Amino acid sequence: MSRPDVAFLGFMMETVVTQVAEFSTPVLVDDISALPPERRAAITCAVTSAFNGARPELLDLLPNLTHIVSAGAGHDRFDFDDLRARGITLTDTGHLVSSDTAEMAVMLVLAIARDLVRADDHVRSGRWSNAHFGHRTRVAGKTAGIVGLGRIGRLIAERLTGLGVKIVYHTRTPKPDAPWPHESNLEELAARSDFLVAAVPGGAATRGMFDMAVLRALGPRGYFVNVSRGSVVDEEALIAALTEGTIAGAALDVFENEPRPDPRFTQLPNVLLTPHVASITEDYAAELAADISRQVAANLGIV
Ligand code: A2R
Repeated sequence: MSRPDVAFLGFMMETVVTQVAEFSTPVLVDDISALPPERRAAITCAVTSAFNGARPELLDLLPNLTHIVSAGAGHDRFDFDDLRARGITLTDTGHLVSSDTAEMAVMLVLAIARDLVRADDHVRSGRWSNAHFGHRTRVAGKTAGIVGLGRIGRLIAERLTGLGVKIVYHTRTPKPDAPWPHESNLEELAARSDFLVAAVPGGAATRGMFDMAVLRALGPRGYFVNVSRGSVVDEEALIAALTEGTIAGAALDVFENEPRPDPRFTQLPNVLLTPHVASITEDYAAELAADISRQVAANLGIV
């Protein structure tokens, strides 16, 4: 029996492509349009990522696609009405990113509170010999407001609890099994928080939810940490709040425009910036390759 073709709808790590190639023929994104129509028509399964989504012009080339496996968490780059109309089911690997993303959030809380990046620079630059680094903020005993208490938010809350941080959370519906207090009003949550941590999905429902009113409530001693999506923040308001001292600082792994975030962020001393790497660990890469190939094989009926 000939090996089935599997379409890749965007860039994918080599390790994933190699593992999928063990039982199928990967067709990379730039090669899809060049395939003969009968081969394109035989493709039932595709692989993409939360970042690349599923562009309609690519889906048009694959009329019999029934399943897309997406690497990562987040569905804000998928049009579910379009997928439904085409009869395509989407599954993801979101369960694999939770631990790494939560770890990143905890690191960002600690790093922004203790000014880790500038502490490192203080030593490297030689300034240590003639200037004290100065006092920074303790994390233990403070309050973190976790916004979104799903797979990622829960792990952030658990791990910060282990560091002696008090937790309050905000979601649209309270989670009865969560041991932390729920706050139904986001501004109230911000006012109660020393660290406000975003762990909600992107999309229309959360667009710009961290606005000036929320940042004002967080206040001049408060820090904002984002490991979810850049779209959840009103970046104009955030830049103004950081510039004017409305909040103490921010640690951001995600931005509205990736990979070219608003350049004003890089001019601000009270912001820590990372290039959307919360889940980018070697450990995740290995798990991702195994999980995607398992999902693709199951979909193709190859056990
Ligand atoms: O609101 P609820 O009760 O559905 O709780 C969900 C919460 N959430 C929201 N909270 C406040 N306002 C909203 N408009 C809103 N929309 C959703 O976010 C739930 O507690 C949490 C999402 O949980 P999961 O679906 O398990 O997502 P996960 O795996 O924790 O990832 C969150 C996001 C990803 O979608 C990526 O964008 C990023 O973090 O890596």
